[in-house]
Amino acid sequence: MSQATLILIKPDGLKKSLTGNILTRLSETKLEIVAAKISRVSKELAEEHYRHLKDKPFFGEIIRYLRGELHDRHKVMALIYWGEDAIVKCRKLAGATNPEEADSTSIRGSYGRITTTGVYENVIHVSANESDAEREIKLWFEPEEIIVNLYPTKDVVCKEKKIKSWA
Ligand code: IDP
Ligand code: MG
Repeated sequence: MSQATLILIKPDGLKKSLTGNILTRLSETKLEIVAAKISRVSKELAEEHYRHLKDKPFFGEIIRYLRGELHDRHKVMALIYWGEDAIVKCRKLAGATNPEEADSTSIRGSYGRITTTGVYENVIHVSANESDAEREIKLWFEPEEIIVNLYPTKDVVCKEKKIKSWA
């Protein structure tokens, strides 16, 4: 069954210049990339992304981590991978959440670490299941940024919306 998953190369992955390695590893899946961009991460976006963890003691630190405050890299690379069993294929390549427990050949096992304050710096985010993937993709991407129709859309006329155009 065709599925979509959100992938984020987190700020530690960018700082360690791992983008190429990670994309090469993910290409083993033979999935299709249907959207990609570099994004700034507002506090609101990070908190919404990790809202399932808001009661955890490490919540504040993972928000700072995703926003790049631990790595002086205030951006992430966001991608959507699409195809047969995309979630399970990408989660398997990513490895376990705790980089010390992740298979040593996985992306997190190869490049992740645990900081002295206990944050799992694990280089990459992959949606955990189909409903998380839909919620996260709609949070990070607008329909027009994705080259396939993943979810139903509606046409909205925005007359007063100010947008930037090339001068
Ligand atoms: P996942 O990224 O494998 O889906 P989640 O439970 O959704 O794992 O956690 C989101 C992120 O929060 C993880 O990727 C990791 O960076 C961090 N994290 C999760 N659990 C812990 C923990 O017990 N200690 C420190 N950081 C954690
Ligand atoms: Mg998760």
